[in-house]
Amino acid sequence: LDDPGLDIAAGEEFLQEVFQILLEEGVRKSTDVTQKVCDWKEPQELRELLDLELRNEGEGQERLLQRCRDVLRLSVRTGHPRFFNQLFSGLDHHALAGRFLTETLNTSPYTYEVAPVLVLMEEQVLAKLRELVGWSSGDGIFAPGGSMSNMLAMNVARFQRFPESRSKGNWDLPRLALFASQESHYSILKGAALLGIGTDNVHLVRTDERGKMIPEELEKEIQRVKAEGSEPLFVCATSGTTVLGSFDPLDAIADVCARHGLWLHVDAAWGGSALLSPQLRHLLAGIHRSDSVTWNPHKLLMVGLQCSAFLLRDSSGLLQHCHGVGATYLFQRDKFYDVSLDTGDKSPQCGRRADGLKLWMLWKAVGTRGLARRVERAFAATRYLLEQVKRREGFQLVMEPEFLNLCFWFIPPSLRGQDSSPEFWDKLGKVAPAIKEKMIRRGSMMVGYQPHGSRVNFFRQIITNPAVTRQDLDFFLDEIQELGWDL
Ligand code: ABU
Repeated sequence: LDDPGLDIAAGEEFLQEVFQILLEEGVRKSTDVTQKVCDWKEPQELRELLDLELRNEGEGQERLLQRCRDVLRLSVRTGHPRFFNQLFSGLDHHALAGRFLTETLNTSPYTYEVAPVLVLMEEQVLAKLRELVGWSSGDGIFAPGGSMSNMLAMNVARFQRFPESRSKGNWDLPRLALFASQESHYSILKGAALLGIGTDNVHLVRTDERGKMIPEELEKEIQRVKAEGSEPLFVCATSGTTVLGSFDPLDAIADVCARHGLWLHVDAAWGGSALLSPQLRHLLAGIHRSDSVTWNPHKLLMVGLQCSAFLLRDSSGLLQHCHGVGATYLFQRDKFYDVSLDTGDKSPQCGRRADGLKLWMLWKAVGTRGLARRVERAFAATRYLLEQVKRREGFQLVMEPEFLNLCFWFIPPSLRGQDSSPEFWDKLGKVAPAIKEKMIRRGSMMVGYQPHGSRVNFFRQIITNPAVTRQDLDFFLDEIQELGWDL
């Protein structure tokens, strides 16, 4: 014990090398359009290549450095300008610096004493996001993903109506009813299961042909559920649905909620960032009337996974009262500083990642205007692609996009000119998966596809990365055309 049990000098030397690898393989190559997006391997081949077994003895530095290179080389390059697979993509250098800082600090923003800088940054970032929602006060916390933020909303709504549920659980509550649209995120069902409310008590409200909740249907569903003896509690409206990118009419839904005294939560995990753009914020008109909001800057703002803000209009301490337990080893009331900065008890988590720092860093780097420009660039890129899809033979839109979700089929020559019979749709449904397999094996790009309701598989193209150029978008369509030509 006379000497440290770690070779600090060797550790630093190792890190220096790792930083070079990170910069070369993880940043430069990852964002270089001439590189592949992915280097597909079958799982067994990958297992063998990675030599995954954990042995009794450790390995030398050179071998470990090679392992770092392999991790980066064999992983999917989500920062690549031709990665369109998810609602997140791209690599922002300033946000990445924030992530490095967070990782290096290795602390939890539950108390000011162990994370003074991070707690204050989180406070600032949450206040700015609330301001964009239209609230001059309120509360909030970062959660590990939009699903968890939505679940926090459900829990807080139940606590607000039935504060005794915190101690007594669900046993003497009426049968609660939750409402969300047919297009809402699956986390509402998961949350109902997790919180003991029950998935049968989530009522999926009908949507129109654009995937927007129909407020009159919400009203009817509330009336129906009430007549059956359930107690309506919570409505989740969605601003930016996962597949179609639809925005529910928040003002009309807020009217229904106000009439029935229901908690209105807006899942703006995807679409929340439109609030930054004067040109697009109308999509969320009425959001200020909600009680809570989920907003994931890790999606459209390219902050890096993950960064999900749960925002609350209430400023009476609801979040603290709902989740706080006051562990005396963390949240001592007799500390020498302002203990309201020990915000960790507002969260059901104990250890928590400091997800605000990277957003703060990005915001400082580009400013609110820069963030808005990014959102608008993504929108403009989607409009460009939309025009190309309309112009090109063999491409068929699922619907005119309202936001960034460009959904379309590619019809190969062998299916063109055929009647839209069940056989036609059956064959068309196999096209997107076949093209996707080819593009992944080639490593040229990645884009998502899915069936949706009665619609067979179609591509969902999402552009969030400002590094994407017109050439990348032309390439994207050319590639689909080439890979799908012979199907
Ligand atoms: N919230 C789920 C989003 C998944 C996706 O990237 O499509």
